[in-house]
Amino acid sequence: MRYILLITFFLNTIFIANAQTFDYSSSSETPPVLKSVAPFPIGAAVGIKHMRNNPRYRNLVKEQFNSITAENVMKFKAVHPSEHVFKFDNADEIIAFAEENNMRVHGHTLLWAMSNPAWVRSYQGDKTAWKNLLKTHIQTVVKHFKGKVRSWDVVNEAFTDGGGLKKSIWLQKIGPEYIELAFRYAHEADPDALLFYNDYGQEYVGKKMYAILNMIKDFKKRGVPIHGLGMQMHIPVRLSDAKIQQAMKVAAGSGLLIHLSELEISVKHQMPKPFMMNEQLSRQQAEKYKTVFRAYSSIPKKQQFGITTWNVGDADSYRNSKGRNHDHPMMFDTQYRPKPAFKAVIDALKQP
Ligand code: 9MR
Repeated sequence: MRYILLITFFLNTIFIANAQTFDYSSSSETPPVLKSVAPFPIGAAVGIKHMRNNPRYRNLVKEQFNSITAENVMKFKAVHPSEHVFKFDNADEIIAFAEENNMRVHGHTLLWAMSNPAWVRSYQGDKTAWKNLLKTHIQTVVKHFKGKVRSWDVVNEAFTDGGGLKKSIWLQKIGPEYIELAFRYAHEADPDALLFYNDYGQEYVGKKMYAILNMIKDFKKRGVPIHGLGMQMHIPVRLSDAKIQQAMKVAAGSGLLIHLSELEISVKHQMPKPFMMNEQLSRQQAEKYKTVFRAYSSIPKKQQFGITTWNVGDADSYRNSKGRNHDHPMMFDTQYRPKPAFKAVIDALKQP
């Protein structure tokens, strides 16, 4: 087994080094620019360390994208580390970069149970105190970024795959109303901001997606401010084209802005082990990227908020953050060279 793993590692490494990029330098074509070809914004989730320390990463973001989401530095834990302390320096750095380069900033995220800081987890108080805590957090953050961040993932990942509400301290202390309160507080703090609900797994068009759509319907009926639906799209290459197309259509049926907010296409997820990268998978991934961009292009123009990939190159994808996972989910390789997926997306965007 050990030998098989070693050989797999070796072959994967060779594949990454040699076969995976689309080599524009050997053709007469100059590399196209995603943001110039796309009729809607093209975003990247960016990590603050890569932005600071890796000029190649920063230049690629500048060159190819016109929208930015902070991968981590706007989360609750990052901006509100203790009850009376707000810390915006890292996030402000991202904003300054975006302003310099004429890019949109999409805010991620005002409320996500997975990014609660320790002080929130041990906070003591009655329901009113918890509502105040939520209000203070949301309104301080939204007001700080007012005019700079014009859209927010207000609540992230609140639903289970079965369509219920996930257990969280917010649900426990405030009740199901916490979601609509979050939207109301955000709207009060910046009435011009576009407010999104953001979640993963909707591309399977199952109970989770319908629960989200029911919530949206209910919000619209009762005047709770909501403007957009974020479909994260952390998808495996094996997901069928038909599902992707169906998911876009059903999402668009909500009438809201649709943001493919965290796109990446894993070639490894759900594959038999030991996993080995190969050209066929690389081609399949390119085709899948094409399908996603084509399906998105088919929803009404006025609902196209944009497509954001979750990070930039294969090496910095969160899927590879825990050691040597060797997934290859992005449009750029570990050296930030365009892969066949990049070329496929350009082709998809150029199609009428
Ligand atoms: O990519 C992010 C990773 O660096 C963080 O450690 C993690 C926890 O904060 O969040 C990751 O981003 C998640 C995003 O915020 C919400 N959807 C799922 C993303 C991947 O886990």
